[in-house]
Amino acid sequence: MSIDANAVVLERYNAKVFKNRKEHMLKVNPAEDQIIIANTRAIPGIMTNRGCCYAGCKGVVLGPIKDMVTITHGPVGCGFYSWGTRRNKAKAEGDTPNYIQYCFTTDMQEPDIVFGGTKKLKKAIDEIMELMHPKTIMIAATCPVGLIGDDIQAVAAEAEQEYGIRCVAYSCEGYKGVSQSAGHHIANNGLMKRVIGTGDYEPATKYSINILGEYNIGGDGWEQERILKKIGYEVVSVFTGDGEVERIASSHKANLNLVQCHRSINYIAEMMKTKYGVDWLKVNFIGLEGTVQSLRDMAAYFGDPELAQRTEQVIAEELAEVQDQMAAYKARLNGKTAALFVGGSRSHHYQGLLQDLGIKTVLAGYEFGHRDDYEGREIIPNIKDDADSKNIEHITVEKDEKKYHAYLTQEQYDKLAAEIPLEKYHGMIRDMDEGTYVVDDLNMYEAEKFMEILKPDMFFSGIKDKYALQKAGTLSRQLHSYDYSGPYAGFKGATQFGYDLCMGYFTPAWHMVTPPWKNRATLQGTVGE
Ligand code: CFM
Ligand code: HCA
Repeated sequence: MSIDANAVVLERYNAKVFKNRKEHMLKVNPAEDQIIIANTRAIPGIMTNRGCCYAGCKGVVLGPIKDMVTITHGPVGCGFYSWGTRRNKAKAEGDTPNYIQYCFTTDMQEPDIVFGGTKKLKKAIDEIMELMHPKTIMIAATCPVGLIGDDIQAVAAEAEQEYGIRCVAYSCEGYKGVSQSAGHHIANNGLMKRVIGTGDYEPATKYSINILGEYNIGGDGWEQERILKKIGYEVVSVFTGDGEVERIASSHKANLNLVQCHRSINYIAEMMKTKYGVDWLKVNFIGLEGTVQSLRDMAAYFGDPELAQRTEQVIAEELAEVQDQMAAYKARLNGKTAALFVGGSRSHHYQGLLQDLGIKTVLAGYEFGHRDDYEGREIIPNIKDDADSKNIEHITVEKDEKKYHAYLTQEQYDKLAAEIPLEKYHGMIRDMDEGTYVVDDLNMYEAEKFMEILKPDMFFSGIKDKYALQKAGTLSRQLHSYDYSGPYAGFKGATQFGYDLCMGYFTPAWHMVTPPWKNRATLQGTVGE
């Protein structure tokens, strides 16, 4: 019988930690309806890779919008951390300003914490108006703001009155919720309430679309737009990579929403369907097969034979252009194995691109994915901020052509999952091979232990664990920032990815270093005692 890597990893934990972490791991068995616990609080003291609610709101969703100023109301470190590291590219075009190379923060100090920080925030707005005169200002709260009770909404309302601009304040204090995910909800709900539906841009064609959940990391969004425009689509807005408030305001006028990142934005698609009747389609522009399938799904949605023909023509042209390169990379990488641990949808999406290159995923997990990302249950709109909810899943279950929508606690969710056979699976688990591993909220100790047991040829994750993994002698690539490379999306991105992997895997550097633990014992301790 093959070894159960999960059991070996869990061995060193004390009883309490063992019980908790056990629920977050599984070995894939397609014969079973497997469940996994996710979107729960990380155990204090454990080195989780997760970020905070502020990171999800300001860093992920609001940060990439270029024609507005986002002020971090808080200590300078929060603003600095969320400035530039995510590589959400944007360029100034025509009259549209681009503020994303600036970092705006109130730089709260002790006196502000003691006496309140609203005066400083108001002053920051005055300065920004004088220097930059933007049409939109967003305010993002950090932890101390919630603790001392600064009324940032009142400051925003006052600024709107005084300057005649749009000013929206987000109570996205870092401690809310259990991860970045709460921040995505708060940011998107704000855009839904205050921006979407307020613009009057009229799309020029009926093939008008928005791309939701595309943040233009390393230029991914630009590669998608290149392909879509070549076919004849009009991209009205992108949420939020290289995004514009003015376009997001008119996004309700588009005919179709594409959902690229499922985790950070799925509920907005459903809310726009309910409020404005815009249909949505899940897409995946990572990997050749995913890209081709997504383009065909779009053509099928519009149902126009001419568009379908043009789609096939572009697919054929693009594939012809990349096929020799992809074949060369595949010849080198075929049969290799990979581990993937990224925040949300990428751990799933990149498995297809790896497959295009002959690489098999042996371990995958999300930092903050919800159970639907793993198990594949359809999600319904999240009208409420889920910042205060604990372990709450919002699901849609289809049975006998009826849809069951609900807010459920973990307990209720489990009960329902057991009672109703779930027929729609699009989650990551179902797409993985038997005997591979799925681990939620993987921590540093577990990452190192799984490396030791599964020995993947390459490990894809983020900045927090990259160097530990690399020093252990394994190629480690960042799937968040793309290690300063990209784009990786679409046809051309696939070849860039193949090129980067070949460079990384076959670099002679691996033969020139002997990690210290190869020839001497290292210190061992017990985790969780
Ligand atoms: Fe969506 Fe993202 Fe991801 Fe994400 Fe993120 Fe990101 Fe990510 Mo880093 S929105 S869930 S909150 S695809 S920032 S662009 S790379 S963890 S897997
Ligand atoms: C975030 C942003 C992040 C962090 C990346 C990393 C990103 O979660 O705040 O840990 O390497 O993609 O930049 O996910």
